[in-house]
Amino acid sequence: MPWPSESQRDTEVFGLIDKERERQVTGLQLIASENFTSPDVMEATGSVLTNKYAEGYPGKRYYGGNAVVDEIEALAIERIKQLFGADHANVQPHSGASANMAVYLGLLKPGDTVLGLSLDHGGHLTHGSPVNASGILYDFHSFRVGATDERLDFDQIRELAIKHKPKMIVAGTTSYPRRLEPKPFRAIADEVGALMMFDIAHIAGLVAGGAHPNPVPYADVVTFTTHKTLRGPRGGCILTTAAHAAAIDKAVFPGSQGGPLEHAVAAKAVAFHEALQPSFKDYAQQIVKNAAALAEAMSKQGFRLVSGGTDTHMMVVDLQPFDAELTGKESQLVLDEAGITLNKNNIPNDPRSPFVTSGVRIGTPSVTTQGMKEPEMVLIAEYIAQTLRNRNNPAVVAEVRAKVAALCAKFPVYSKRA
Ligand code: DSN
Repeated sequence: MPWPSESQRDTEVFGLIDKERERQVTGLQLIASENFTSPDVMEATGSVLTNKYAEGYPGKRYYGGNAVVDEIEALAIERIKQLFGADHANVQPHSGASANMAVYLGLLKPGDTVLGLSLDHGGHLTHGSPVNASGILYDFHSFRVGATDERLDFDQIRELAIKHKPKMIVAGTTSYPRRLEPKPFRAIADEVGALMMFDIAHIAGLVAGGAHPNPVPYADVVTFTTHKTLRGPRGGCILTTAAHAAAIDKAVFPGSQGGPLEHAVAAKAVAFHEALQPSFKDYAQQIVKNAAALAEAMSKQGFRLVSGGTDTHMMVVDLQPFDAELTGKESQLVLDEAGITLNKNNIPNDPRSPFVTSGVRIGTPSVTTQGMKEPEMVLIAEYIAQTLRNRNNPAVVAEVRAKVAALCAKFPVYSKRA
């Protein structure tokens, strides 16, 4: 039987996709974990590879017809190993969370002790949150950022490591604006005999582009998502030393996943190719320069930056000095009205709940892909401040919406239908 005829096409969903495309390209996308993939990455994601089952790994599949898929997955593996200088790569994790859970499955036993950054201080759900399988199955203990400088405190991490003797230390963050130095983590892991896992989901593109230290030479395992600063399709990836390669591969398949998403693997291969181009270095550097410019402009508008600023692609903004009544939740909602998309975020030791928050998180990967530079960052800070100051004045919010659309029109991300 053929598929439904043209007249029976699902215009409802395709209409909504067009609407979402319009939202993305006419507004400012400032969610630190998002990006605009290239049309080539999207083409691979929507390719015939979505039709194929390929349980196993290149050369060792359970089903026939995988000669081409093997070549594609092998390319993805070789490219990402080259990009990060890794011994071994597994490109099959469906997401960052799947990648992290596979690492725990492969290298830990249920109940083993692990150390990670607390979620409300910039860590991730899969770094031991009590509501996540990581926190349910393993005995996680959390470190927190310093009370005054809001930065990682290696004395505190070392003390906790000596006290709890973890089997693994998880370094990595989702809302921490500063560089993550791998050496001090390695030194502490060595001192207490722990494995070191580095979750670089947010900063993978910065590492690939030389704008952040590469943890691969120091860590036993490095995990990341491919869709944030790395600008690939949604998905995850694990890099390991040769010593842990077999355990990790087994933990991904058959340990925790079935058929790999080979259309996503192909799109990862395309993204890794793009990240290997010299121009990606410029892109990564510009993301960081834009974040620094935006942070400075936000400060000038009266906001406080957690830790005083940023060294990466993101900042966490404390709204309290700007307006003590203003919450992250309300900011996110009104900024959405103005076409400025970001997310509410707890600040360290936030008096408000994660559903309300006293802060917002802002990232520059998407606007940098569009070609925006430092002067546009000053405008963005102005538009954010103007919207928040006039949050009860719909006419001003509408004015900002128009200015945002005009700015985005000058930086068209997809010149043709991707
Ligand atoms: N949702 C991602 C982020 O926004 O940082 C983490 O998984």
